[in-house]
Amino acid sequence: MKKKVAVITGITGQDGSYLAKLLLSKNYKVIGIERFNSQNQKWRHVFLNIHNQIIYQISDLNDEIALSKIIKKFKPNEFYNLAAHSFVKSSFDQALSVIDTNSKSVVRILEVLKEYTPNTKFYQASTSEMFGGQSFKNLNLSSQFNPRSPYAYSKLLSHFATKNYREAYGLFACSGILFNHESVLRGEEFVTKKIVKALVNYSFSRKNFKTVKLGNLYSKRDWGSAEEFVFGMWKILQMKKADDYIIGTGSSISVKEFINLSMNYLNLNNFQWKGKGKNEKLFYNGDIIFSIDSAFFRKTEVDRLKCDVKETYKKLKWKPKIYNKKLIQKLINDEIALYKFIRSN
Ligand code: NAP
Ligand code: G4F
Repeated sequence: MKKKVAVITGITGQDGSYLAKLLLSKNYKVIGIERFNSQNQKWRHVFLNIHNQIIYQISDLNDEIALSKIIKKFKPNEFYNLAAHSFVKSSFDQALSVIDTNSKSVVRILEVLKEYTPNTKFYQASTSEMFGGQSFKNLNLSSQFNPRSPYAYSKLLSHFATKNYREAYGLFACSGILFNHESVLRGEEFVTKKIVKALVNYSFSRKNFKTVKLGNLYSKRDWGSAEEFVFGMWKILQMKKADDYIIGTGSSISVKEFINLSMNYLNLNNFQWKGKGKNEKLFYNGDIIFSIDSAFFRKTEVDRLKCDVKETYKKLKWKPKIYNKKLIQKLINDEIALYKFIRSN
């Protein structure tokens, strides 16, 4: 049987890596679009042992000609657009380049698909950040959008562009509005990775440990597992009807609760939080493990994100199972495996 062909942008990132692994296991031919200067970013693929199975193509997302050539050459059945400036904090300092990557490039890709392969199914990586802070509501497809960062408003444009290409031109174009999803392959700037890496390093060797500085400990996120969520992306493109979908776990905890659960799982018991506001610190065995640095606060924060999972389940007939303690256990166990992998290579 002829292999299905999938193109993935953002192949070098967390989700691109896990999605490539999933699609390869389903016998897809996987074409990974990477930008020229991401040559050194294949460590995730090496760790997952998929680097020899991906067909890499170099194209800047701004380069419509190069993109057209790839689309014409491979005529993909499915196109997953995961490339983005994905770090919310730094988007405040680079609003225009964020719009180029996260908004304009999406329209560029949709135009190319419309012209050359209108039957290609398209997945757009939308985000729960688009909802912004709506403190007490569980979020679903009827919730109001209230973007609170350049990242969030850039993603809102591409979300609606995807909807418009579906409605105006009949493309099978879908948005997956995904809540935070984490893994050992997460970029080091994101908070769960920062916490888990610091605590695993601390558990293995205290000699060179330096206090890790964090921002707002009280924002809450609906954290799930990236490995599980990429299955949801694939499932969205296997649905009968192109539409928008929402994926989250329905559990939301604060950064501080995430730290407490991680400390417990690593048996770093009898820890103590002392101080308030910017002076708050986590003490363990005479060491200061975490302290606060206002450099990590956001100009406008999203206080709480929590998914209405009834909707995830109803529309997709599937919902993620890994969250809260189970997620933290997985992140820590995988981080320990990575710690050992790095030291043995
Ligand atoms: P990630 O690890 O930061 O990966 C982002 C990818 O985009 C990397 O491959 C990066 O390439 C590429 N990229 C960045 N700027 C680019 C540019 N100007 N041109 C071409 N490629 C560029 O992000 P992720 O966590 O895997 O997320 C995947 C997608 O889902 C993103 O669109 C993100 O916004 C969205 N999303 C993520 C979450 C989440 O919790 N993870 C939730 C909702 C939505 P380099 O390696 O070259 O930097
Ligand atoms: O880990 P974060 O940087 O993720 P954030 O901002 O929620 O965004 C992630 O999830 C979105 C989906 O909702 C994606 F669309 C987006 O691409 C990205 O993957 O921060 C989580 C929370 C924030 O409230 C932040 O203020 O943690 C708080 N935080 C506290 N201290 C910190 C830190 N965040 C980071 N990155 N670093 C800190 O030291």
